[in-house]
Amino acid sequence: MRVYTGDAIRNVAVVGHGASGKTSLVDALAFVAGSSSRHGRVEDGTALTDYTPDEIERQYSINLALAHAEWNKVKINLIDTPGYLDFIGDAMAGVYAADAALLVVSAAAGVEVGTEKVWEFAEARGIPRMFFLSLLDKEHADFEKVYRDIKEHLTPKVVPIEIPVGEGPEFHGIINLFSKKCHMYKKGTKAGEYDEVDVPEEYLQRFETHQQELIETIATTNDELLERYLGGEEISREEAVAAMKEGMAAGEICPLLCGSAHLTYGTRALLTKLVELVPAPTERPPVKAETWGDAEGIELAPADSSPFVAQVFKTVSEPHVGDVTFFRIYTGSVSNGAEVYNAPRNTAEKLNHLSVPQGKDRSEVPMLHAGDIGVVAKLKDTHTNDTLSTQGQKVVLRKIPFPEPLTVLSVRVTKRGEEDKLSTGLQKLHEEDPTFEHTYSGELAQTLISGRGERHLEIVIGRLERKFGVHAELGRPRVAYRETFKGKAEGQGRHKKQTGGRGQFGDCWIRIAPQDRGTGYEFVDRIKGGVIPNKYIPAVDKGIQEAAARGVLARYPCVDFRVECYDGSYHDVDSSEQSFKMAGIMAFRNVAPNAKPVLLEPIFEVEVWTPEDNLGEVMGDLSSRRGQILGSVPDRRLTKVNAFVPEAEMYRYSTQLHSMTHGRGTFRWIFSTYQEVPPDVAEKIKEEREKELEEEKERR
Ligand SMILES: Nc1nc2c(ncn2[C@@H]2O[C@H](COP(=O)(O)OP(=O)(O)OP(=O)(O)O)[C@@H](O)[C@H]2O)c(=O)[nH]1
Ligand SMILES: [Mg+2]
Repeated sequence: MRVYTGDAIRNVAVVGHGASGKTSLVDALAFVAGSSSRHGRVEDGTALTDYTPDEIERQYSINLALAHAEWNKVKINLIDTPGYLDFIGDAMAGVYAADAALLVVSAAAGVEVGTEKVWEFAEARGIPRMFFLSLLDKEHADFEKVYRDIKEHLTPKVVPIEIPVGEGPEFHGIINLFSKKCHMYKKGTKAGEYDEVDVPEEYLQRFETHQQELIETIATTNDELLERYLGGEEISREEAVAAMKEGMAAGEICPLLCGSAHLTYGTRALLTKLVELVPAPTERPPVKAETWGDAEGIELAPADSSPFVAQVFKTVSEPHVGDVTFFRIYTGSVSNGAEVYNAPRNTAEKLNHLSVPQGKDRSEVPMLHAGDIGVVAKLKDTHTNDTLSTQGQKVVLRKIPFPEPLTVLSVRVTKRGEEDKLSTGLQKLHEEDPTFEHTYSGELAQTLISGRGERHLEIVIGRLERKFGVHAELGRPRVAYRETFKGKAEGQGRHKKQTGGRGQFGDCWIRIAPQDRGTGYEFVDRIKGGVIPNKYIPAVDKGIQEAAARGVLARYPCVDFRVECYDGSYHDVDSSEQSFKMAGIMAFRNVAPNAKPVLLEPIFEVEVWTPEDNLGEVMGDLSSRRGQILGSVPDRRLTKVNAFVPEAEMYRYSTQLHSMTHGRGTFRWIFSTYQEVPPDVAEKIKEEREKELEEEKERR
């Protein structure tokens, strides 16, 4: 495999809504460039970058994957990313590792929710953006309509640099607005070959309109060109391209190209434009980092002569290989077998078999230059989002801000004896995919896993079985209910036992009173005259706490109450800490049922973004989940609804929201407070809790 210097590299994240044709496009580009020997297809499971068993089976991308295409002596690293929102973390990682984003938009479907999301990522990351209008050969493809859609809904800065000849089944050519030439494709074209002809007569008017728009857009981003243009001077192709590249780098222009990956039409022009318009890594502004230890800010400009700094943006674990690590070099070059350093983990790592990926294949390279993307296997302790640097210059880069998990489910093994393997497997999967998290909740006696959506978690369960041989199933997470008191009560706890020899004696009187939500538990010692000796009072407190942890109504811990211990008695010989603890337990058990105990449930503050059209349904659904709606306000293209909703009612909300809003809605939720459960619901909770405790007993 050849080695490319920074100026001969382009890193492009191919992003867009699900099924917009990204994977097919990446495959076509690598094939047309001659860097891949077969034109693969997603449907046949042969596309370069959809190679995992999950992806082949489902026919959509789940993981980001890389392919490269060499064009005009430049290596274009194409980062194919998944479009489904459940896997959006990988789209974000792809955007982070790239120097430009190619937003693929279906010519039939237009701007979709996934397009909006990746647009936001790329804009926030500040990388140049270009559009590719895909699937132009598909029924109902409409170039002008989708162009307007992008302009209205994403950015006014979009401008076509080519226009199609024919659309849908009639699509057979592309007019280049820079060269003023038309590429006509023959049926059966294998690798984007074309005949170059003049712009067809019937297209002249459309061509002129678009060409003028293009030149004016370019000229307005460059004062000198604008003057010359207004003075009636001709602007050369080279000048126009150079100005466009500058305009893109400044975020002022987003060129629009078009074609069909299946037919390979438009792929050659796209390759040429990627080389011409995407900045080389060496042309990108320096990235900000911190030196490890003293957190001093530094800037890293890409140069082979600088010490090596790279960021891991993806880890996958492959059967028989182990962890495979994808990294983007920000500065410095690196040789095969070099030793690098992971400062935060204090680990030296050897880059053995340094390689570049082409889909699932990896080709070893002797070295990689600053700006390139590489892959290595079997690092000891390096994970996604880690920075690799050198012992001499320990550096950490800003982390990729992966989106937080939204959906929580419980998971349990279906085969006895696999419990240990479950937690190791989950840990490995988290290291691969930071948008997936897991914890064991001792209180709920459940392992909880969280991710972007249920589809995401289902894939995780599939991987658990395939990679780690763990058979598991998803379920409803339990809710951490609490109990508290609404009234006051008082009474005695007296523990007396006489069983030959030394007996046990403890006696206390307590008062229980409610406290404000969130204040917890308070114990007040009101004993006067030593009726309970000082040394035994903490034991009473301890007994009460022990009993309160086991609850009154449904064995959930009691919170937010105060206990005053105001009277009692003791015995010189028989009293002990243990007997006063027992007295505390008994006092709580006697008194608590009279203090109007109630169940509390966790309430979450939920923010939902929905298209205006679905607002009624979304609000209705929140109400049916016992939600308390606070209001709704327009928020950019969507409407934001704020509500308080009990956690217990949020089960599978992501799926419901997805279907109500056709994938356009998103939400966020954070714990807010505990609130009293309405009586009818409380009855059901108690019944279920009984069953649950019964089952637990049986299992033991
Ligand atoms: N007609 C036509 N269909 C295409 C073309 N490119 C892709 N498709 C089909 O569109 C569907 C989606 O293509 P993919 O390449 O998997 O799309 P993607 O954007 O990678 O999808 P995700 O990975 O789910 O985000 C597949 O059925 C492809 O065969 C094209 O140029 N023309
Ligand atoms: Mg794909």
